[in-house]
Amino acid sequence: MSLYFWRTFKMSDVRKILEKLLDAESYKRLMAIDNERLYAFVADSIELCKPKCVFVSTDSAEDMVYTRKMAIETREERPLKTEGHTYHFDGMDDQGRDREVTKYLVPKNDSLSKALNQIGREEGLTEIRGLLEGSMKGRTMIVRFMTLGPNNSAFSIPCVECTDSYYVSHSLNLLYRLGYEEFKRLGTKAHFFATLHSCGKMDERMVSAEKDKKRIYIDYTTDNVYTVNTQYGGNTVGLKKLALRLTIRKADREGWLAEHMFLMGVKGKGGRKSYIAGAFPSACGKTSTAMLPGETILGDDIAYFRAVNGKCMAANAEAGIFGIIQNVNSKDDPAIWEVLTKPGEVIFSNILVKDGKPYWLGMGNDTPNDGENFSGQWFKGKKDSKGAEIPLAHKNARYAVALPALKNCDSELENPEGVELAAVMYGGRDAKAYVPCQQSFDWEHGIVSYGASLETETTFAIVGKEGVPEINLMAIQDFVAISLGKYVQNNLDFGKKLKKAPLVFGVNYFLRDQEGKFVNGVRDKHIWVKWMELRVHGDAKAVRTPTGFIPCFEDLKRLFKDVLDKDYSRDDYIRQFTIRVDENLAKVERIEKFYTEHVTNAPKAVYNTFDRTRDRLKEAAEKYGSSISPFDLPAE
Ligand code: GTP
Ligand code: SPV
Ligand code: MN
Repeated sequence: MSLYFWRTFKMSDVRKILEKLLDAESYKRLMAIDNERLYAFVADSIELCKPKCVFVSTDSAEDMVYTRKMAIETREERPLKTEGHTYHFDGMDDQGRDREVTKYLVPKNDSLSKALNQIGREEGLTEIRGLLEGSMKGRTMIVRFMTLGPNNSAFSIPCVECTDSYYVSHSLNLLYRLGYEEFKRLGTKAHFFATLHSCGKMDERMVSAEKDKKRIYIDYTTDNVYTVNTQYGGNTVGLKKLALRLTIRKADREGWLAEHMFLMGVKGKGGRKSYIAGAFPSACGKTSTAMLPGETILGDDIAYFRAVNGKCMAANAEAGIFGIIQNVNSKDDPAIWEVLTKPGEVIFSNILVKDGKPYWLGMGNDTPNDGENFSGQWFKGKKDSKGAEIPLAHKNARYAVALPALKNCDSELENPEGVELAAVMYGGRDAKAYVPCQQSFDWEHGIVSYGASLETETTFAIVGKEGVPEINLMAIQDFVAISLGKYVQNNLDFGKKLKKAPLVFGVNYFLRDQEGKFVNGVRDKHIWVKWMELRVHGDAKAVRTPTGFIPCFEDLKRLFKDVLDKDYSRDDYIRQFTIRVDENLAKVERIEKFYTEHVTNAPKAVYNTFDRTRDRLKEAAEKYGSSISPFDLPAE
């Protein structure tokens, strides 16, 4: 029998390889899963990477403990003073997702948007397989079985990862659902995603040493990911953004949506709770929104939506948080602060360590002037090779925790049906145009004007220059492994399958005034979310503007008082919610240009929506001038 994976395999050869290279226990564990494509993947990984030995992990508590123990024994992680806490460092040039070296392998007869990084499939396979050749010599290859989405659910996707990093394996324990039993149950029916990862050569600090040979390639024709010479979670934990790229293709084939979105429960009067999802580019506000005090968090990064009996049902692809630690402090983020300061299982990455204690930027405490960080021994004023001062911790330093460790974890995390979604929001780093919060006129207007028109600035979560303006369609552009036009169309079509589509909101936490100051504080997002909850239930009026419905002043005044105990003035409202006509017109122009240049087959609705927005803006400007005070417009 032969089997297709990156090439054709003869099954008798595959079995021979496995028998020869696996010890009896690992062989037994693997063979308990009846799936030949899986055997081919594992055998190929072993032959290619040549590990010293192989550990096939099950879902047992013993195996979980073993992975954690080995992460410490191999010194990829080290313990902190607080019980259960460990820390890990990535290399100086490996502190975020690396766009430049992350590429789709595109076969000759296929094409992807020019906006996406890509390489010919044959050429790319040769290159990355060459880099993986013998990469695990002297190390153990760990085979992990996990699932995306709740188990025993239409949302569930089995995944396997072969890695030589116990840190990666430990991260899987915290961030995803265990899937060995699921693979056994599914057997031949397990249509899985497979990731092969190697840290490559490591230096004495147990950090990937060959940064010039870092490559992350996605073979969407066979649902395989290859990643080498990197350790940063976003580049190595295959179930994160790497699987998301494959999931988007699967969702496209099957008629559902996979999104770069958080999911949260927002409380309202009479004990009611509404589920809201939100898409923001990396480091633009997902976790900080989902973690708002007093509300519940169901997910902070990747959500799946399915239309079931006319309802939009949503589930978290993940079961833990790989969150940005910068600015996490006891006042603004009490729930996560508690988990990060009490005993329990946490992996800190790229923080500062002194005397067994973790420190990070913006933690609100006094921080030491020396210690160990991602640059090695660190002291205040230390410079990097380019002469720039090295901060005490990296801006993209993160923590990994399992969601159930949080007091505010939503009760429906494992619900195989998902939760019914009431609203979605889109937001990016838009300094000039969009108001802090607005609601679309309908699904199509919202998807096009807030989602498909999302503008932002690059952040520290991605290797490279910060603050560069760019378009990041639906906050997910890098991960869209199908044509961008089709992706927008799928979102538009999805709304049509629903009896009542979720309300669509556009938020902008990063609007600035003339002096360049943010017009909002970090806690203000709570007000927007509470206003959305009122809108979902028809409990608040709104003001119609050319770009959408905005909150009425009286509602904001009351919400600011009730939720944040802040006095909200007419001046605040004018500063935040004045419609900047010229900035909004310029925005439409930029986005339209992007679509004409980069998005073939964009839905007609996109251009129609741009036209209508322009008309509304121009008409309003004739009546009210180019700066429209929200007090000039009527509530409805
Ligand atoms: P990924 O995990 O990379 O997908 O990011 P995320 O979207 O979950 O981002 P997160 O919520 O962790 O926020 C990222 C950064 O934005 C942090 O450094 C926050 O301090 C900052 N931030 C969050 N909310 C606000 C806000 O309302 N205003 C400003 N100015 N900064 C904010
Ligand atoms: C992001 O960059 O969007 C993240 C972190 O959520 S990771 O994808 O893991 O790099
Ligand atoms: Mn993310």
